Amino acid sequence: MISRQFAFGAILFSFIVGAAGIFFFISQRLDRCAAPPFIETNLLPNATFAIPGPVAGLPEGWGRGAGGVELRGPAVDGQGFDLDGDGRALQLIGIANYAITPPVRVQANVTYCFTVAALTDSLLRSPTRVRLVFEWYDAQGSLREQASTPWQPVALWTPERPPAGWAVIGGSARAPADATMLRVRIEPASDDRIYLDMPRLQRGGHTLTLAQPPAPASPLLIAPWPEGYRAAVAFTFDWETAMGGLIHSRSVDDPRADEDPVQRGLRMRAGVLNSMAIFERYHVRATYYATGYNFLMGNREQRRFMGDPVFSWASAANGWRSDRWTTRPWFSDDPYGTVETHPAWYFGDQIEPLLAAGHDIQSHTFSHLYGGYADAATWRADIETWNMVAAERGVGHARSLAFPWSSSAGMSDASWDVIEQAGIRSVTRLSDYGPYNLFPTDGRGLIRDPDCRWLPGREGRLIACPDFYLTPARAELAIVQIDQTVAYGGMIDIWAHTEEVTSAAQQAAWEDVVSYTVRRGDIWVAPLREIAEWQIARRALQITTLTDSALPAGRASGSAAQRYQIWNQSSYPLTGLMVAVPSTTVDVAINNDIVPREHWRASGWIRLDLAAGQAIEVALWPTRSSSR
Ligand SMILES: [Ca+2]
Ligand SMILES: [Zn+2]
Repeated sequence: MISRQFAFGAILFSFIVGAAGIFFFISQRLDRCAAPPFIETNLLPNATFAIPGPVAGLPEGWGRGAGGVELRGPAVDGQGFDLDGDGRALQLIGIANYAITPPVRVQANVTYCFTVAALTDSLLRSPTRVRLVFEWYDAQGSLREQASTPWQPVALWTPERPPAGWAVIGGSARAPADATMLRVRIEPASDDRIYLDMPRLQRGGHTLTLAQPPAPASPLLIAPWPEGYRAAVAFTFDWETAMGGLIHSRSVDDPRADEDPVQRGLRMRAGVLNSMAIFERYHVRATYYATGYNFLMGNREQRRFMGDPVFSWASAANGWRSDRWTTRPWFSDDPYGTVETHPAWYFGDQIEPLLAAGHDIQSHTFSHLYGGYADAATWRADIETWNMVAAERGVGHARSLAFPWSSSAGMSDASWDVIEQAGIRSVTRLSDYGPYNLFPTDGRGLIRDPDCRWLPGREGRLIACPDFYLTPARAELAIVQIDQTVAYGGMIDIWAHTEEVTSAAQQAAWEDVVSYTVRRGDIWVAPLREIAEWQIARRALQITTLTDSALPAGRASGSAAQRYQIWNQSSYPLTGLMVAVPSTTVDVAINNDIVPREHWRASGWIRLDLAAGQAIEVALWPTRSSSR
């Protein structure tokens, strides 16, 4: 016979075990940012996108960077995807775009997590990536802090191979002390179309990736540009033979589409000489972005390039003047002549003079393809072929790229992978259209934040630089853009096609802008590649405060030195790196050698040359008064 107490104890025991089990189950779910059963923990309003907002296609409370973020799905337009069966998902398109959640009230010092399911049906069949940015706002509605997750893979859907499920994108972050409101941004790493569904925001999520705030400020102030320059300007050209965008002309994005490609090719050639003459007068080194046929001395041997492709995307529907290229091989108009018989088609004879004058030759692609329509395999073949013909004329592998037709819109993550893996580190001539535009302009067409920036998803590896198209009508505006670039401490690429530097008005415009820039004296004028690589190296600088005080006490003050290690982690030299010396400093040493005061006292800066990979130690002795 079982005693009553024992039976009661057993029931109580199993109840406690059960309750503990349920508690454990719930807390595990919360740690993974998942919903426990029977309790609604999702703090996100309009998480099912059911309530329409004032902007057509955008759910109430949700925000976006530009068009391209809108509701799709079987219940919305009969197209797209949906995960939870309500027929709706939020579409996100554009590397410069983002979707952002409605604001959610939060408590300071509490950890919150966000998850969202993501799927791409990329037209180029490329998987892609997104990241989350937690934005914390204070009671006044000001943005206090941002924290970003790493980039996370998005599941790829193709008709032949639909994925088993959507990818779950997640992250957590702790609310700062003054935070009262949170919004979470979802940012893409490419222009592949993404669908987002079942967003959740709740407390907890301790097992998810912790979003990181931006790196803390450096303990030493380092100037953004070398040798005390306040900004950087690159003068660059799109330079192509008739085989570039001339024979393959589009009716959009090309004001001269109706002109004879051979005449245009001859002007492209003449513009090289005219622009070189201007640059020689001002000792400027420029960048010429060349297509593949620029490197040929001719093609009597009838070489075939890139597998003699037909680009079916070059259709009238996509902006070409006819459907000619949808069936005809892209290089089939090659006259198979030489620079003498067909000077509009081959510019091989112009390479050596450009190099001898110190100019940089970089890639405008081999084939003048449309970046957003070409798939990754075409991109790979194009870059490899460019590098091959460039090497035949003594030009190194491409490290910088100017998109033909500014055609970066539509670039897949896989195409960007190819560009990065090929060793290209800077890109320009990027799309200026809403969801793809990394460099927004004001009402006059001036770039608002004129400086290079990391390509989203490739931070530290691939840098995108803003450009300004120079025409005679815009020459005065170019001066304003340059002045604003100096005020911003940034960079601008001033560009045109060499074909344009043949009219008297355009030559005068270039002469005016180049002479103004050089005469200012406070602008670093260099090839775009060098400016971009400087920025890559400069931003990767690692500065650490050294704590062990092995150095003897300062000569003048007797106080201890403040010691720092400055390490150039990049594979580029940093020549003329300027480090600010605080005004209270009495002595400076570099690698234990005292620097004469006349080298830094007047300017307040010390100048360093750091080779790729080099680290040096800087010691600063503060005055007695400042050390107290
Ligand atoms: Ca849904
Ligand atoms: Zn072009």
